[in-house]
Amino acid sequence: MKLPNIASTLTKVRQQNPLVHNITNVVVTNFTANGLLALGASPVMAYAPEEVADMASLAGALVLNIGTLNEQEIAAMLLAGQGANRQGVPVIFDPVGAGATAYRTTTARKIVQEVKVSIVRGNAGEIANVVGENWTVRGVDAGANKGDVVALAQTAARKLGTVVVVTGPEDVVTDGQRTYVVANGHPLLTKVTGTGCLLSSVIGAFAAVERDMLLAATSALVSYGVAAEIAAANQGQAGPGSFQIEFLNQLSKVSSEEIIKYGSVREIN
Ligand code: ATP
Ligand code: TZP
Ligand code: MG
Ligand code: MG
Repeated sequence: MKLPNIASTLTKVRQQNPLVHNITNVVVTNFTANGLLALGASPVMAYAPEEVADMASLAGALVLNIGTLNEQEIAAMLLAGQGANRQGVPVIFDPVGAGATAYRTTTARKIVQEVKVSIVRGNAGEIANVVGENWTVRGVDAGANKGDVVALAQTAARKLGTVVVVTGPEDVVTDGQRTYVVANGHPLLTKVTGTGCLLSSVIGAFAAVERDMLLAATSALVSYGVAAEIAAANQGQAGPGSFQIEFLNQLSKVSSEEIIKYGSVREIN
């Protein structure tokens, strides 16, 4: 995958200002809206079962995130997902905490069964649990299991019939046939809550402007990771608070030249 194509996909997001409908968790709602705005997308959060199908069908992408799930929200996610599917709107799914409790695992599996999802994004433990592979999970954070993340992502993509993104120190993106590893990002991303959730919504913004879901997801990962690297360098030694703000700044500023200079994508055969 070529870095100039990734840079052009970021430019398309900024030019097209896609509407991204998020049904997400209460922890990350504001950060997600601000991150999407900084990137150049247009966020909307809508949760009422009475309106979600209409909102999803107006959007460029729908993002479903089960971080603080409850019965009404699950019902809304299914309605929104089906509304998006009827209009051909791509659906991105973040199975936050799948494997931590039976309720999360069951719900995540129900969503991928009842909604045609385009891209699933999670940490290794979450992805493993959605597809019934063995992995340790604690709370909403990745477990310490050091399994083969590439094999896990490929297995998950084949079982689900979607693009799968497994994030961590390096990110793996695959449709089960082609597989890429993105080595951008910074450890400070793990010290700010919601950076995984925001990434799933950022993938939504890219999926809204690019039909090739592998290119969309990879472009989102590189843009996000390079923005984080520049933000970490700019905030010096200040720490997670300053990094969070500078990261939003860099989501709005990261340039095509910086994507081409610092982007790190390798294909796995
Ligand atoms: P978790 O709950 O396990 O933290 P998450 O849903 O927050 O998962 P992450 O896996 O943390 O998602 O991914 C969010 C972003 O942080 C991605 O862009 C990823 O590349 C980046 N990231 C995570 N860990 C590291 C790390 N150690 N070094 C560099 N980047 C990282
Ligand atoms: N608890 C439930 S959802 C949530 C927490 C802390 C946010 C998780 O965000 P992320 O992006 O997975 O770190
Ligand atoms: Mg994280
Ligand atoms: Mg997460």
